[in-house]
This record gives sequence, structure tokens and C-alpha cells, in this order.
Amino acid sequence: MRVVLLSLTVVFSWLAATGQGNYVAGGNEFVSFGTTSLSTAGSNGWSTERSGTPGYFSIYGAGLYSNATDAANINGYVKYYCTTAGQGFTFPVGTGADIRALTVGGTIASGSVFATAWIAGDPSSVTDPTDAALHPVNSKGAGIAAVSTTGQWDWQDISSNATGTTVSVSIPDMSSFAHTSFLRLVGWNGTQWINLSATQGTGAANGNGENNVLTGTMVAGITAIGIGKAEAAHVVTKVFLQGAMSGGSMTTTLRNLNIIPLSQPYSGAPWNYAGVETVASIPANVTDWVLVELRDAVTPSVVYSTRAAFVKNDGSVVDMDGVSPVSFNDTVPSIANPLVAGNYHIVIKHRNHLPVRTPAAQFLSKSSSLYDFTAAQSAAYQDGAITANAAMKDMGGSVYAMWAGNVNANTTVRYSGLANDLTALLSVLGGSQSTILTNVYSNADINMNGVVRYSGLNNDNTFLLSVLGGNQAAIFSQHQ
Ligand SMILES: [Ca+2]
Ligand SMILES: [Ca+2]
Ligand SMILES: [Ca+2]
Ligand SMILES: [Ca+2]
Repeated sequence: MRVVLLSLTVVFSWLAATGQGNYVAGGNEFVSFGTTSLSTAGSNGWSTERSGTPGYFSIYGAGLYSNATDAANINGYVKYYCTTAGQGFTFPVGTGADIRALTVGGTIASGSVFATAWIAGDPSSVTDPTDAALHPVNSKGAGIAAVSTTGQWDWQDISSNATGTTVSVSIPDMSSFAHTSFLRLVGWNGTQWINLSATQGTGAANGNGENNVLTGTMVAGITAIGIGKAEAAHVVTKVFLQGAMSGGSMTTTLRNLNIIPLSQPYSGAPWNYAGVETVASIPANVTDWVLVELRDAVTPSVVYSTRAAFVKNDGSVVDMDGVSPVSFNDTVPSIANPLVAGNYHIVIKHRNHLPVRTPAAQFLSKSSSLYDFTAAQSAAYQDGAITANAAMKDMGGSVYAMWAGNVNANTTVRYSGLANDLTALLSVLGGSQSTILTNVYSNADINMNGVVRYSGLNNDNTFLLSVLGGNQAAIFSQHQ
């Protein structure tokens, strides 16, 4: 390669003499040591050969380009010679009409030589010139759900020491591609697009709009940089509700009576869940609606996101189609806070049962394994400060269920005293012990048979007392 070291004055005079505008032909390189204003290009703009042997506008040491804009950027390749460790640099690359700047920095090593160009178009069908290869967007590494077809940055680690260098790119409008928290910088490693951003966390991008910044850390062997989307967290779990238990599974009486609401029932206090989950009909074998919360892996009192879901008679908790894992993807219409794959605590709530949560955070991705609350008491977090009750009801036969009887949806099940559930049951009946409400979807229907009654056959009062082992003074508390 012919390297031409010239001052800018000489470059400009040469350019003028050639009559080609600010263009660097293939195999050529123009190196600047100072500040170059891109606003001085005139009508011909700034461009280089874009082939397997490109031309380069190059900066050595502390030089830089100023006044880069959508109208003034380098349509082609820019190279940077780093002469001082930690000396960052912004490559003002783009199409000539749209800047897609790339910045290196962080632990960048002295002696690093990097070059890049913005290559608009689908990497699956637009060749990376210096790789002379396509980089199909459906070849994705761990944790990456999708790669944008908007374009890529050809990345040349000429000095082979880019590992650890921070790379930030100015992205096109990605609002229809991914939620901000899902954006990931990805690099082509010769085989697939791998994640370069932090695996956990949501801070890779500061937005998903035009010229927001997406950041990652370079690894060895990357020959192109793209815009990726992280996998979402999905929940695959099983819980049982004590009030609906019948043998080793749950009843579907409420569904059979056609009284389960078609929209999620947790919009009111104390849940105040604003999700818009709605179905045209209740899927087969559904027992009731539940709420699924994902919480911080270290501080489980911190709730990140909530979904309404169905629990079926075999305990499986499913999304609106009655089959799929509960998705926290940004494509879910009802979701306020989509969540990328990662480690979370799972909490399951039900409108008249005590909630349960995981004792340890679980890794949740698009291929989460089953977390089964029904198979062991230890599957639910046990609060050692609560001695009156374990976190779940032992149904016998190694089957465990969420405690029933929480008519007033607070944190305890109790038959007497402050804020007790028997009073709440009577309140639903207008204070009348002889009133019977039939075909109702009510939190006072403790045994989930579609009937609310205080006395007589299969009444909810007796069921409440049985939950407490017949002890009218017992107070059972949620373990959270
Ligand atoms: Ca632009
Ligand atoms: Ca390349
Ligand atoms: Ca209660
Ligand atoms: Ca009942």
C-alpha cells in the first residue's frame, strides 16, 4: 500500500490539482496530524474508494475531524493511528448524506491502528468490502435475538490489538427494531454476530433514536460491527392454588362456568397493574389469571416488570395463547417494562392466595428451563422470621400450593382480628351469613367454585378455617 504523508495544505492542493474533489483512491492514504474541518469539502464532499483495497482519510496521534454532520462526513474509510494509550478518536464516517460516527476509546493501546467505514444495507446481502464476504443477520451468537438489516461498520483491527477497546456507534433510528434496553453492539467474528455489550444490564444504549449512542467492548477477531437486539426473558413455571386443588391438579370450574374475565383482573388495588392483556376466549384448561413479577436478582424487593398470565389446571403458567412461556419481550403489547434475558427472581401472585417467590435468582431467556414451585417446599423462598406457616401449603404427595384464603389481598390469611379475611368474606355478602352468590368471579370465592357463601354446602367460611388448620387465631403470612 502506498502511504502518502502530507500536510493538509498539500493534500488540498493535490486534490485541487487532480480535479477529483476530496477523494482518496484505492490503495492510497492521506494522513493528517492536525484538525480537519469537514465543512470545507465543497460540493464534492469527502469520499474514498470502497473496495477490498480501499482508500483512507487517516489521522495520526492527536489529530481529529471537526464539524462532522449529516451533510459533512466521510463517505468511505477513515483510519486512526493511536500514539498515546487511552487517546480516543471519532471516525466521522457515513454515506456522505448521513453520518454514522464510530468512536474508540477506553483502554485503547498506544500503537493501535484501526479503520472503519459505514456500509449501509442488509449485511446478509451487502458485501463487507474488506472481508469480501456477506455476514448473514440470522447467524447470531448467544443472547442475540436479532441483528439489524440497516447496515454495518466495516471494522479493520489493523494492529490486531483492539481487544478491550471501547467502541461506541451513532445509530440510525432503531425504534422499530428494539426497545432501548434491548440494543446490543454486535461484532462479526467470521462465523456469526456476537454480543459486544455487557451481557446483563440495560445500559448499552442511551436511546433507540437517530444518533443515539450504542456501546460495547471489542474482542479479537471482529471484522464488522452491527446493531443487535438481546433475547428477552421468558418465564416457564408451575404453581398450584390451594383453593382450586382437587387431587393432584386444579379445577377449571371458573372457566367451565364462563365467569373468568377476558381481560386481566389485576388493574385495581393492591396490584394496580395497568397491563392490557386481553383474550377473545379463555384458553383450554385454564384455572385462573395470575400475575408474574420479575425482580432484581440481588434485591428481590425491587420489581422490574409485571405480566398477567394464565395458570392452567396442571399448574403451568402460560401466556395469552394458553401454551407459550410468559414473555417479557418488547414486542408484547401490554408490557410496560420489557426485560432482556438475565438473572431474576420470579414472583407469582394470585388475587386471593399468598404469593410465592424464588429463593434464588433464575437465569431467564427465550429458552428458560421449568421452575417448578409445586414440587418442593424449598422451591419457594422461606422467610425464617415467619414461624406460623411455611411459604406454601403441603398438599401431601410431594405437592405444594400457594395458600388460599386471602380474600382482602393483603399479606396475610387470618380468620379473626385486624383486617381478617372472614370479615372481608362477609362484606362481599353484604354482612349476611345466609346470602349465596352464584356464578361469580370474586376474591371471596376462597375455594374457587364460582359460589360465595358463608354457611352450608362447600362454604368459603369453613374452607378459610381449614386453611388455618382450624385455628381461628392463626395468622399465616406471605414469605417475600
Ligand atoms: Ca442522520
Ligand atoms: Ca470487514
Ligand atoms: Ca388477608
Ligand atoms: Ca366458593
